[in-house]
Amino acid sequence: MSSILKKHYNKIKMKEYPKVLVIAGSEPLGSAGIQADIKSISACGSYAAGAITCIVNEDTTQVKDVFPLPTELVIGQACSFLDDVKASSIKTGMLFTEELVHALGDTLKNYRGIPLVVDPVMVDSGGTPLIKPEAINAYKQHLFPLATIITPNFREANLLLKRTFSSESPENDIKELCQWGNAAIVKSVPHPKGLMDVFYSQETGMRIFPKQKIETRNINGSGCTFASSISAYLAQGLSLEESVLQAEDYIDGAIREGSTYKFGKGFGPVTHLYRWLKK
Ligand code: PXL
Repeated sequence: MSSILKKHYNKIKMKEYPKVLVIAGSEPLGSAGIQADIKSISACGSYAAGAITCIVNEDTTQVKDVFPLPTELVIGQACSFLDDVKASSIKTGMLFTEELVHALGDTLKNYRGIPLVVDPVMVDSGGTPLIKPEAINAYKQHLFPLATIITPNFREANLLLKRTFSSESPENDIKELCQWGNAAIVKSVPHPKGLMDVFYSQETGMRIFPKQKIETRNINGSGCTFASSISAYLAQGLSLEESVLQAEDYIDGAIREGSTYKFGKGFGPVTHLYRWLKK
């Protein structure tokens, strides 16, 4: 850098973006995965960076192929951002292999001060597996102990607990999902009047967010979008509770708006950028 430029930079106070590093899979429809993450984080006002873990080929009806990228490349991409630019928060999505879950845990141990949202992606909206079964335990061993919050959906919570998450008395189950020192939110738990999200953190205890069920198939990537929204607000310095509240409000609007669109023959997207649409 020239000395004139250096003097210029020294004189003015440069701003900092709230920056989220996403580590997740690529999904070609723009509904889920890193494409959804980037839109959600941008819509919620933070800067989105992305390290890609795998490339998924799918349409709105089925997952056709998953090609994982070399673990070394994924970790390399993440460290390039973390070491040079620095992240205000980190969000993980589809990691797919046990090897990557383990390696990422080993890496993120070195970045402990940064809020970490772990979305343990295991099944898609239609119930298709998006993880190698042996990676489930690796999450418990290597990533949950580093997480600020984990965001399993109902099916993923059942896989983690090895039983059905109780909608009648969820306190024991949600606490069990916080046993690694993390907070947790279990999304879309069915109960007689509709759906609810169940949140627990040491600071706030349990909170239930009841949801009116919106009749739509356009929920592909809603989990990615919600977890990313939490990470965007954490990057801005909001408390965990406030970040979750803001993300609940954001995803509700995104699903509502998304339900009014036609998109393929199967599961379509939520409208990530609904707050920016011209009415
Ligand atoms: O919504 C879960 C999900 C996450 N990540 C990727 C995906 C999907 C679902 O299709 O493709 C890359």
